[in-house]
Amino acid sequence: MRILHTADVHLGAKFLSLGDKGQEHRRQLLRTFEQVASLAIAQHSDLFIIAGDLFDSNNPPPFYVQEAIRILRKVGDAGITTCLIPGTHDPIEPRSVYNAYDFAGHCPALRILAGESSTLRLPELDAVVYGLLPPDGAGVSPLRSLRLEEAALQIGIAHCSFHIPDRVEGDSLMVTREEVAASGLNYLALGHWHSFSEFTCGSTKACYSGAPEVIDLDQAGAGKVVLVNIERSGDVSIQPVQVGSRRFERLRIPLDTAISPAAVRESIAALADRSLILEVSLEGLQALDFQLDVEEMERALEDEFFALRIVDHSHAALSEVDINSFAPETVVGRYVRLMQQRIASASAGEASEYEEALRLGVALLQGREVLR
Ligand SMILES: [Mn+2]
Repeated sequence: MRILHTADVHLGAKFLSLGDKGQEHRRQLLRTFEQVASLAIAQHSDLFIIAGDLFDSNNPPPFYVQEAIRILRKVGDAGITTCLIPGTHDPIEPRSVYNAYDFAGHCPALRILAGESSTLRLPELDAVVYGLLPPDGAGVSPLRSLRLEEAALQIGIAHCSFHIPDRVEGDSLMVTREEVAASGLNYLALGHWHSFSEFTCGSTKACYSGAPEVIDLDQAGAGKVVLVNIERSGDVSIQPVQVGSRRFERLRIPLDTAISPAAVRESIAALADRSLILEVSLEGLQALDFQLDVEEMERALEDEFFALRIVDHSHAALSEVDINSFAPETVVGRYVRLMQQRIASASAGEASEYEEALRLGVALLQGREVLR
């Protein structure tokens, strides 16, 4: 049995943080989703799984819903059943997108696995598919609702976090490795995390396909779907396939006291790629004479990337300041001493403002007037 598993498409997302490029990326999500559907058709998949968050909200722009319906209909016309579960962004509720539009009427081969109809039997494949939604929303594992039926192949779909001790904080929607191992499922198609990852739990394979296109600007593993093959014996093999046209990366640049704005520019420019959404984080301690106009540098380099954001998390290198190198009778010397006293007694929020004032002030004053 062949499955194409995707999730977290987030059609209609606005991407306000991408500024002018937001609209472009929003349209790209739709193009990528259509490519994913075409891949399911080309692979002769028996089943197309969408593990939640097909839409970014329950009130997406009508154009995106109509396009999703057109694409899902195309999959159905190719003889492929689509199993979709609602996610955290598009949950079943009175004003749900799945109630507002006639999905069933337009896409006869689509099954929205929720509520009374959360189980799909596929006798010709000797398989059963379960949409695993927690009975009362938050606080209950989605696997609690699982009641296995008689079939050779058992497939679950859930939209939740996977518990990884010491790595994943408690989430109101969470499955544990032990629960998955005891589930009796052959394959658990997961959504909610936007990066691809797989877990083997006993004889169950659980997998996040991740989002097919970058959604959040903090998840570098997005951009994939998963081709799943389940043998008659129940053995599962998976193959992640890159479908996303853009990727996200974060570049951390520690500003030791020697690095110059030109060197910062060079390390950013070295990653130039028109499909890359790059977030640059300037970190650590910066020299007092370090002068970088972050917005200007963004403007100068933005055409080299799909989107570029430079965030300055650095601090003035106060520990590097040798107070004795600034003579106390100079303006700059007086200034450094005054600001250091203020920083020492300031709250954390105020301290960073004083640090900035110290850095700028020293740059302006250095080598100029003498007091006496
Ligand atoms: Mn999501």
